[in-house]
Formats: sequence, C-alpha cells, structure tokens
Amino acid sequence: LLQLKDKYVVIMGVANSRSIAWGVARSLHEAGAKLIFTYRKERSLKKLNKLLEEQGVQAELVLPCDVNEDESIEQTFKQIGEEVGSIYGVVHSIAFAHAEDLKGDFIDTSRSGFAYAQDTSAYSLVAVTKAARPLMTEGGAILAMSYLGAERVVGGYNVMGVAKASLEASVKYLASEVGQSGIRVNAISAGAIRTLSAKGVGSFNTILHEIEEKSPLRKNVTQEEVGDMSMAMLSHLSRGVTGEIVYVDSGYNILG
Ligand code: 0WD
Repeated sequence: LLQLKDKYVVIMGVANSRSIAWGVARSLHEAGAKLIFTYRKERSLKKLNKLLEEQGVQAELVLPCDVNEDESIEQTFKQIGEEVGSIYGVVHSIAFAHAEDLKGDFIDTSRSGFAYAQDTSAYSLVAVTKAARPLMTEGGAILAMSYLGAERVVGGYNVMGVAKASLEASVKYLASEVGQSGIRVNAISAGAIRTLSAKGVGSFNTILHEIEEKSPLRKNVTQEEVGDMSMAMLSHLSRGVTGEIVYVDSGYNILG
C-alpha cells in the first residue's frame, strides 16, 4: 500500500530524539524505507548515532550537510548518488533564525537576520530540490516542515513566520516545475512540538496551551503523528497530491 519498502529516503534535520525528523525517520523505518541521514553539527551526529543504536534503526548512510553552503549540499547529494544511485524521497526538516531576531518586535528584524532565516529555512529547500532531482530518476516525493505562522501572525514567531511563508510558496513553485519528472513537493504544517528549535520561540508555552484548550482535538500533536502523516505524504497513498500544505495540528488552523 505504501510502496516505501527498500526505497532510499534522505532525512535532513535530526538534532536529537525530540526532532520532528526523528519521528519521520521512525515511521519510515517501520514502512521499510532505507534511510540516509544528514546532520549539521557534530553534536547532532553523536546524538543521531546514539539514537540509531538505541532504537534499532539502521542508517544506510550518515553524511554532513550544511544547507547554508551550496558546495556542502552538492557534495552531499553527489556522494549519495555515488553510494546508492537513485533515491526516492527527501525530508527537509530544517529551519534557523538568530535568537535575537526571535525576540522583541518583528519591525526590528535586522537585514542580515532576515536574510539568514530565509536562506536557512526557505532557500535551502530550493537548493536541496535542485541537488536531489537528478537522483530521483524514478520520481518520488520531497517534504518540508512548515508552521501556521507562515500565514497568520503568531506572536513571537516573527522572522520565522516570514521564512515559512517563503518556504510554502517555494513548495508550490518547485512542485510546478518538478512534477513533470514525477516528483511531488509538499509541506506539512505541524502543530507546536517541544523540540530544540522550539526553545527559540518565546511564546511557545502559550501556543502549546492554546492548542490544548481550543483545537478541535483538544490536544497537542505528537512527533509520531507528524511522522505518520509524513510517511503518508511520501508514500504511494498521496501519489495524486503535490504543491500542498497539509496540516497536522489537531485542527487548530480551522479556527477563526
Ligand atoms: O513546534 C515545532 N517544533 C515545529 C517545528 C512546528 C512546525 C514546524 N516545525 C519545523 C521547524 O521550523 C523545522 O523546519 O520543523 C522542522 C524541524 O524542527 P524541529 O524538529 O523542531 O527542530 P530541531 O530538532 O531543533 O532540529 C532542527 C535542525 C538542526 O539541528 P542542529 O542542532 O544540528 O543544528 O535543523 C537543522 C539541524 O539539524 N539545521 C540545519 N541543518 C543543516 N544546515 C541548519 C543548516 N544550516 N540549520 C538548522
């Protein structure tokens, strides 16, 4: 049904056991996919290796990739091509903004902080898609992670909201171009989950509380819920879906 068994999927953005990307990795592992991980910091590599061992998940490859550097992206995907040949999927679970740009007012965002958030959190999807496309010889799916702050003002999300708006628009433009090669590009707009990155968002606890109180399902989403939907969005089940932003947020986004 899923048709993910033995397919190579590249997962970018596991920093630790709480990372959304780790939830995706576990779901994909259960579906029998062959996993390739990329990491940025050495600290993340250590954590990733420990996680893989503890949870009995096998990695086909683990490679460094800094999405702020074109050369790093090219080198990583070149190596993936040399080692495994063709890949089927890519999970982009990466975002970053400087802490000072997530504090205070959006109007005070610095030019360089704005550019850095865009570069790391949105342009990176464009560059990754370009590098992955030649390896996706039999088509496949690319998935990014977004958040409601892309389309609505969520207090404290500031520069990252604008970066996510750019990410979501990039998903659509990319989908329109690579669709002819049988490649789908989608994003999941996830509800708030307590992770390392989430610590940078000052209003995070308020957001969690609000979702629990008001969302249709009256609960916050889990890493497993996002992982399972990601699996569906990468699988044969979603073969007719591209350029879409799919909400995994207990229904919170439907509220006015
Ligand atoms: O509530 C949340 N946690 C939500 C997160 C709600 C909705 C969406 N998201 C999004 C995030 O914006 C991001 O796009 O999900 C994605 C993953 O976020 P996460 O799981 O919350 O974050 P985390 O576990 O902190 O991992 C983020 C990782 C970084 O970890 P390290 O410590 O190695 O920097 O993003 C990666 C990195 O793995 N990352 C980069 N990777 C390559 N190059 C870079 C970079 N320049 N910058 C960050």
